[in-house]
Amino acid sequence: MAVDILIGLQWGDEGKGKIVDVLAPTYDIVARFQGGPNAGHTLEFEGTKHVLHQIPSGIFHPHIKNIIGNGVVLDPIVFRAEMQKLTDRGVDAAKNLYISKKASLILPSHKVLDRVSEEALGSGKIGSTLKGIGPTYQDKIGRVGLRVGDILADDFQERYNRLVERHKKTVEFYGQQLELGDQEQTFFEAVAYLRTLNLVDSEYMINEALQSGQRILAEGAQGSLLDVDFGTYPFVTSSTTLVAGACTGLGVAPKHIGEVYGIFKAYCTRVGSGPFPTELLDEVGEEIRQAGREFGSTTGRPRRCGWVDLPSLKYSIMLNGVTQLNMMKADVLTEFNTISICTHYKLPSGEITDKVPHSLEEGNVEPIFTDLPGWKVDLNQIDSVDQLPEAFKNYLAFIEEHLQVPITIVSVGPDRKSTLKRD
Ligand code: 2SA
Ligand code: MG
Repeated sequence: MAVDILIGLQWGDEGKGKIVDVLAPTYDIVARFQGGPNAGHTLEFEGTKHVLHQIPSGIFHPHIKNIIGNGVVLDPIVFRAEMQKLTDRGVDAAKNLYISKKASLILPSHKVLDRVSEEALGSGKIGSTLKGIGPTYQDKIGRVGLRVGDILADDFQERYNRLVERHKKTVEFYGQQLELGDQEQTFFEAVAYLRTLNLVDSEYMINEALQSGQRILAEGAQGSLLDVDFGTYPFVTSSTTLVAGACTGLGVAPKHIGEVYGIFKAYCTRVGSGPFPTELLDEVGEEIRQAGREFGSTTGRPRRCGWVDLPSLKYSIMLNGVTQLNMMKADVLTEFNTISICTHYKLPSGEITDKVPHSLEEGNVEPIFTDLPGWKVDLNQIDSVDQLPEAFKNYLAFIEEHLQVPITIVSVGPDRKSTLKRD
């Protein structure tokens, strides 16, 4: 048996949560392997919308075990609030949720560090979600961080104090004071709650499940273009958002990787700073934002919108070994007479390429577009692939031809039911 992986191919918010929810019934385990409360995975069914941040998107299926893997950075305060929301909706999440003892802990002081670091960068800021992601991964790699398993040790409080002492000095370095107010008390209450849950050595759990023939789905967060190595550095998140991150973030050997689902939107969005070659700064961009309700599900920030970018999708497909593509939010483009697709970049030397150069900054690449006619039919009203309008089928065929990977799912609305499978 293999671990199948679901990855965002753009800058996040591709609609991963929805596809995990759709695919989940055929899996025994759904696992998150990186990121943390910076993620916002939206699921809609039976007329209700649910946003998950740290809890895997398989949680609404009672037969599925959900694992928060070692590669995740976990904020106990946000986590507790998320669990409470699920309880309020009648979901008994504690029963089928397992948390790696090796997952990193986000402390209240990490969030302060995230803020002061962003403030110090001024106009060059990353546009982080301010959830403490960067500083927590820094501590992990710097080998001073705290992990979930540490909350079981007698000296947890002392170790916490030592780390906060370090953070205090860093905050002072930025010319500010570390004020945590009632956040520390809330943190320790949330930690006490965390102690009551299933804290496990998830690498054993996953590998034993594999051996016994269970099916596992790894759920990526953020997107490939936000990867710390291959994304638009430094405007990236601090984790490996690619398939490789699932190996280190769950303890799965590469030979166990199976199907790789690459999720992308029929257009493209980005939140936060950084290059975005196909960005539309005009009313077309605004129209996409309104039609697609493109506002951050974690921070509420308006997302930047643009046309689909094939060179960057090709890059993400290559880095992840994508075996199937899923196109999301196709219904959003209904109103447009013309749909543009970026097929190549023009470099300052005049060279035309479909490769992603070292820098995607403005001035380094000029997107080259092909225009296709729009379909002007509300795709949300369609419930089988045969009924799809010709113009939309042409759009799919054009993209498949360039990317050389089949688009097996087309999503035409937020609800579970608005999902068309193509074989
Ligand atoms: P961070 O907080 O250190 O990970 O931020 C670094 C960059 O990564 C971007 N980032 C994201 N981009 C899109 N979606 C994300 N999740 C939320 C959502 C975002 C939101 O689902 O909507 O609600 O604003 C996400 N998480 C991180 C971030 O914008 C920075 O560019
Ligand atoms: Mg999101």
